[in-house]
Amino acid sequence: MTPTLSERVLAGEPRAIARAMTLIENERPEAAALLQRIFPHTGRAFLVGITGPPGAGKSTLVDRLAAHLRRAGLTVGIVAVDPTSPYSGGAVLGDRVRMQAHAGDAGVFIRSMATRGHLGGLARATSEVALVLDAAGKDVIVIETVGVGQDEVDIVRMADVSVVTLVPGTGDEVQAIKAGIMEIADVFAVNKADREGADRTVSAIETMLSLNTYGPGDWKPPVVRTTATTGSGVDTLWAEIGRFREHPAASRLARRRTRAGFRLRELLGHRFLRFVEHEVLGPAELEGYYERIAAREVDPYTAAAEIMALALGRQEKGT
Ligand SMILES: Nc1nc2c(ncn2[C@@H]2O[C@H](COP(=O)(O)OP(=O)(O)OP(=O)(O)O)[C@@H](O)[C@H]2O)c(=O)[nH]1
Ligand SMILES: [Mg+2]
Repeated sequence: MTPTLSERVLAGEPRAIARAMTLIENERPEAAALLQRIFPHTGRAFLVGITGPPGAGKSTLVDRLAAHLRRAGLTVGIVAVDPTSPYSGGAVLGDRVRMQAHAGDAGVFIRSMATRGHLGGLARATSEVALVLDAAGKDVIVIETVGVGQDEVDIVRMADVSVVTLVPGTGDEVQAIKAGIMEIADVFAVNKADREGADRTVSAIETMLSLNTYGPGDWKPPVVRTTATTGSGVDTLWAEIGRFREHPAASRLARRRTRAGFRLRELLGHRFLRFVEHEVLGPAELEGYYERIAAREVDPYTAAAEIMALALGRQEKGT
């Protein structure tokens, strides 16, 4: 008998992994069934989230980190959440080019994901793609996102460790604080440390951290200098990630519960909306609600209550 797609994913077959990811990205019904089958085999991988401003050197850093992990005998999955439109293809190609050092290495699987066009939300699609890599036996999964949108920040926040990458001298520190990515950092990487001003950036972060009070059992995010282009500091970065992994404050269980909660709520919300759109109201009826709300004929609260009542009635009649 030919093995099923889930069996091939569990065996770590690259073509099956890619196929499974495409099913997820396209929201195919088979994707849900596949995820159900592989889920019991997940939870082993260590998830590293890397975020930071555009062009901070995240992909270069991830590439170096992957090489470092491979030398340590670990297998790696990389998910690059691409900030640009899927139509330009620019950054997708860019990531491929930069990471092609791993081409032909079966121990590294790289996937670029477009940020647009995910019906069920980018965070959910990304977490499902990470599940596939986990099921396929990758030891470490690195997820790279640009720290610009809530979705991107959420993705990284839910990883087992969140690395925030900043660069010297562009006022990025301040921008990052605004974008709300400073508080999600478990480890800071000041990349492009070969450039002038790295020391100032490091002290700016340390000053900001010193405004918090850390108790004896708390984790204080370390600040690591890296030069991704040469690989300098990457070993220290991984060592600090490892230290975080062992730290009691970094409870993986707590992270996993947050992740599980996020997943379930996203899925429920998404399923309920689909149910409303497909089973309760037709597209024209839903559009009708939009029109009436816009025209102030009905308020959104009343509309939502009406739709909820319809959905509940529908549920009792059905099944
Ligand atoms: N001088 C210097 N340049 C670097 C360093 N790391 C990366 N770069 C360069 O910075 C540019 C952007 O690097 P990427 O790795 O694409 O940055 P990124 O953060 O992944 O970019 P986006 O995904 O587009 O946000 C490239 O030209 C890299 O060669 C570094 O440590 N020092
Ligand atoms: Mg990148």
